[in-house]
Amino acid sequence: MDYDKFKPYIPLSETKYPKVYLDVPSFLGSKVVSNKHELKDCDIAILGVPWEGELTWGSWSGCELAPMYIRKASLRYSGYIPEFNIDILEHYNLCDYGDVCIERGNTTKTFKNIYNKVLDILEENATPIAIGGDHSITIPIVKAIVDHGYNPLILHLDAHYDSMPSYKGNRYARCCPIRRLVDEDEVNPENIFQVGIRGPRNAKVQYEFAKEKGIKVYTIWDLRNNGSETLIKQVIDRSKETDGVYITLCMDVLDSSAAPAAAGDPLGLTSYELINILMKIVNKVKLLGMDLVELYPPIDVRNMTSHLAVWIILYTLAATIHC
Ligand SMILES: [Mn+2]
Repeated sequence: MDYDKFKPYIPLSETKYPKVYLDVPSFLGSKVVSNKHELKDCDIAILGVPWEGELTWGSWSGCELAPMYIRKASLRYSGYIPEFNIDILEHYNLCDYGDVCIERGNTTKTFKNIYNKVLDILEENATPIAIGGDHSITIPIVKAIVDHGYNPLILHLDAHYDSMPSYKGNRYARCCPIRRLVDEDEVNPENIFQVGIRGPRNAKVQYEFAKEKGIKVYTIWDLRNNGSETLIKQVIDRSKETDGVYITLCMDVLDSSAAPAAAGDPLGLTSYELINILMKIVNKVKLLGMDLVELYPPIDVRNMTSHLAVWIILYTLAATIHC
């Protein structure tokens, strides 16, 4: 072995890294891109969306801090996944497109800003990975995916249906995105898979909406009783009628023991189960984009949920690479 060529793994925290703003590093120390035209050299674009709109329970959740915390957690890692001997950074030009400009209290303007940034990424042939933020951000992101010309399969991983008609009159609250995708973004509901659904924080009207529209629902019991292979196979089969998969991931699909900085719903997936499902699907189906939402750093334990979010992104990307 030529030891001169051996480069030891150096955590980004021991090196100089690009910053998105203040002391916040870019995701995985990737190149910071601030205008659309620089995106043309980029394959995967990270986009922070620090938006907390409607509060549907309790007080401020702090989800707007997640883009910062996840980027800081990413300093601990390289792009190398030894189990598969894949280095993501050898295959992809990763870049960080910064944060979407948030217009405090103004959903319309903020959604427009989110839509424009995602469209920038798509128009330069990169894949957007958005870090929320609350779950309403999926509405303008998928709108951009659809307007760009993609017919997506929506893989929605969540404890909750997130398909309320509105919340106190707000149709763009965090509990509404799946219904908006169907009634505004013209996503075929039969191309929507809702996975990990469970628990008494769901309403019967949401169960009925899924049934009436033909949305495919896999509750936690379906996954545990039949294994996840049935789901994986059905998603891969159905994806043949679409242009690829868009993943929207609410962190509470995970059990609260795996993701303490989420809504705190028990009976959820383990981190292994979730990452296994994501990897097996994106290994066979083109990844059109992804969002991670509803991560609340102020209630985290040792930042473990932010670290897990980085792992989810890295393993998902690794599985899209075919050596
Ligand atoms: Mn949820």
